[in-house]
Amino acid sequence: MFQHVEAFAGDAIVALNEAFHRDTRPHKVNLSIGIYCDEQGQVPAQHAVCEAEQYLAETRQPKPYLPMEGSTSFRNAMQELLFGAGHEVLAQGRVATVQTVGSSGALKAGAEFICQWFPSSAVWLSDPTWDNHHSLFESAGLSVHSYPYYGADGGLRFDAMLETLRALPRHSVVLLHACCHNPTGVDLTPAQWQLLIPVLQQKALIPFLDLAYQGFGDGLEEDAYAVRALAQSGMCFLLANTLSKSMGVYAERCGALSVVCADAAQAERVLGQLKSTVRQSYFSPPAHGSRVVARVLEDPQLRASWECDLTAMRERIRSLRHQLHAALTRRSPERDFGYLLTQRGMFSYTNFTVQQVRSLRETYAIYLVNSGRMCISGLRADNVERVADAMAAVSVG
Ligand code: PLP
Ligand code: TYF
Repeated sequence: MFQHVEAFAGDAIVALNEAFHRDTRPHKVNLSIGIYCDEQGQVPAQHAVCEAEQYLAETRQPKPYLPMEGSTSFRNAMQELLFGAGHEVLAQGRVATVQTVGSSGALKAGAEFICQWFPSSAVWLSDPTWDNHHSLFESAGLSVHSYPYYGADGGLRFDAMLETLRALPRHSVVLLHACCHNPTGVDLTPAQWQLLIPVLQQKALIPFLDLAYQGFGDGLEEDAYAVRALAQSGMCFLLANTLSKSMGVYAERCGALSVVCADAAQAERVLGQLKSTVRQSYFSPPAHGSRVVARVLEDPQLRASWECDLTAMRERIRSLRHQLHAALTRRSPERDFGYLLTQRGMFSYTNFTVQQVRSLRETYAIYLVNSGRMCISGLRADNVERVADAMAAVSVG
């Protein structure tokens, strides 16, 4: 019956992470998957999350289905986190938000919405982007293209990006990383967002923001700059966000899709269509994670504790960037490793070739993604020097 079923090639990053765990070399270093690890190499269980879970266990909440659009308190908490409490677009009821199965689920629901209501629109992704963006949009039936983004010099090809976007047909969808670009760590500055937005507006393009690392760049508010600047411009846009990374609730699948509309009536209809998309797919989202997240965000003490942990994660990543930069500069003072300090968030793009990445893995047990992407949080005070030795060695060889 199933003879014709083809093998799944798998997910390259997940496969690499699995290979790391099978590796028996004691000095191995995992700089592959985008999961935040602490100085002990563990995925930390945040105090606020544990407290919220305990509260939920003690209050023994019943578990009927959530509505198709998800929990109201979770959705409200997401809107406030994204736009800021009392933002004009919220006060005017112009944002349709559904709780989704991680932001992967949000991207997929958004892709299906576009496919249905803008059937002739294509999607434009940054070159490069998170690999799964391609599969999520293509599998929804959309055609996918790339706009210039990352330059060989380690900077942003901003002029080339704008030139490409200016030439797109009306209603083309432009996927933009709101902060901490995956995989390059190269972001637009606020000034560049202010130049980009009129282009999106004049060409009637549909921005689709992906905000997976809010709090990992400069802070919760600062990292929402793009969201708020687009909202301020009066544009309609889509926005996928997730708590996977910032709250360390990867497996709970806590994300949201928000669509900013022209008015409340439009938002009501859009919300209805998003509910219809959810119904056709899995009917209703899971409750536990969204209750945990809502509790953390609503309770002032838990919220403060979470923000404190998030600040510590962000600062640790920044400190690791400085440590690796200093270690590499000591070994090769003639070379410029400034990219480590200017790139933001969990990832840095090293420009290593596939051969250099393989050599790091096979000879030194240091795991980077084949593109040369390095997950900074896998570094630790006790492995930075060894990573720098290996990076210097493969750079010469
Ligand atoms: N978008 C980007 C840019 C990501 O790096 C990730 C990482 O997992 C996601 C979306 C999906 O996150 P999740 O589905 O865990 O919420
Ligand atoms: O880019 C990463 O490493 C994370 C985790 O298909 C991830 O975003 C990796 C691959 C994938 C889904 C999530």
